[in-house]
Amino acid sequence: MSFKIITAAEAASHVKHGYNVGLGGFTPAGTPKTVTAEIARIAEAEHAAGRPFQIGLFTGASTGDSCDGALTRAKALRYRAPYTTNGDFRKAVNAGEIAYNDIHLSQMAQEVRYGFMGKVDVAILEACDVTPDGKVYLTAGVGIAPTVARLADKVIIELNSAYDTAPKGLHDIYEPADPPLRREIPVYKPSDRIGTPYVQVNPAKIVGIVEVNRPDEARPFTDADPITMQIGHNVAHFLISDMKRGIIPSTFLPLQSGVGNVANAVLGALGADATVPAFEMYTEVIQDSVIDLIRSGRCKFGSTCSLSVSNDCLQSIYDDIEFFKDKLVLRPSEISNNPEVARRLGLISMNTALEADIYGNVNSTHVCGTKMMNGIGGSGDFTRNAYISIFSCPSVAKEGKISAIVPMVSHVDHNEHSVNIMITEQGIADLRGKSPMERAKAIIENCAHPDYRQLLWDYLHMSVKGQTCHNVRAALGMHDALQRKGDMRLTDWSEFA
Ligand code: 0RQ
Repeated sequence: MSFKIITAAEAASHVKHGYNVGLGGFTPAGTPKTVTAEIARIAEAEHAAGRPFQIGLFTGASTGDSCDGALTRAKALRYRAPYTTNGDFRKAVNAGEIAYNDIHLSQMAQEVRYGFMGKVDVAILEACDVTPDGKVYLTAGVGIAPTVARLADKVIIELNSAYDTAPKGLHDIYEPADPPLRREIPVYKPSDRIGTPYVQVNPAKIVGIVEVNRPDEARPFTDADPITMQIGHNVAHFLISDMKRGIIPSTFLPLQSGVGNVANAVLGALGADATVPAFEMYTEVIQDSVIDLIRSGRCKFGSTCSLSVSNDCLQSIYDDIEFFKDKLVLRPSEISNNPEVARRLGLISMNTALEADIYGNVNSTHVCGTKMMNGIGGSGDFTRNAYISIFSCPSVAKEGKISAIVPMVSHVDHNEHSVNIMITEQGIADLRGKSPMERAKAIIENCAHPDYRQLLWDYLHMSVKGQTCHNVRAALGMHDALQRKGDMRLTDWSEFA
């Protein structure tokens, strides 16, 4: 079967008000870039004509501005899941305009399959090649592509020639069966391949191919600053001492790393420290720092869901694809983030907190408990199942007005039962094997900024004694000071003492 070449506008016309649209890709990497912007235009025209037009959007993770940004500005989104980083979307969600379901990334494909979010009407995949029998070769990200393409009534392919067919062969596509028929995911080491290099789509469902020539809408990183570099050194120091103590085997364990500036800096520091042995990664996103480490031999293999790298970095990988082909594999998010595999491989997970409390509960998503930042992403998939789960962040934010260490987190994403290690630029709190009070002492002493240490000790001293000491009226007192006075340092415990 040869497929019809259609314009992005023709493709978008297949999407009707009330439809659910599923996208391939993960982060802006490999996410469709033209049809979503045309859906936004249809929404604007329909709204101008006084008619309703809103869709549900199912993705692997965040997307580019031509998707989340354009659809949000056009008020075209009724519902969206999961993680995203778009600023316009963030504002709309926090204004209560979009229903945002922030679920663990590993669960997205299966919850769509289980029918928890309704049916998938249209799937849009970005591809670098398509065969007449429906073999779709993806680009720099996979996400939930195999699932939405199989479930959707109609499939649209954005055939992106920006990188020619260079990504072909990087992918390992595998979709597990659903219970009660599911078997183990047979990944026993990060480099194991268990599927096919393409997504098999029923050719009868492909309504057309949109020809595109556009690079990914990659987000720039800020350069590592002294604080993020110090966090990176602390993480490296911790891992080396655990290896010397024999807790981490001398062959090392595969690393998972979250997304963002801190995560990028941590990996850079790990790679630069020659006492950390060359390592493998089993992770959801590979950022620029890892590509440098693969080139230098410090990272031996990267299993990921996407190449969330800068455009220059992506081009450099494709220019050198023969070198990278046996050092990288791109998997669907339910495999890259699979809890069963994470626990079997014994991952060292490294994710970023907005804030942590003195007992080790972590908030990665909600500023002051109400405003969504990005979402939980894959951090929970890994944290709960890792061999060692590490959270890091700067000890203060916003020029010191916000302490990342608080008496009680204003929202819980990862709880004290799953978080092993807390690291800031101030130091390392090893929470393993400790009681809540021992954890509180380690976190206040080693991770809190000196400006906040006494405030936190004072909180502990005026708390009601118990297994976990708290003063329930004062527990969010630092957040209250931030909201009322603009600075957590102005917290006044006297009314609670
Ligand atoms: O604000 O942008 O206005 O300067 O948060 O903080 O320090 O630049 O760190 O880029 O690593 O992002 C948790 C958001 C950190 C991210 C988070 C403000 C701070 C700054 C960004 P500005 P930094 P990062 C991977 C797995 C989700 C969980 C995860 C994230 C901005 O890492 O979304 O790891 N993680 N998922 O000033 C108010 C606080 C704050 C604060 C920092 N306590 N209160 N603002 N900031 N702490 C995702 C995937 O699965 C793809």
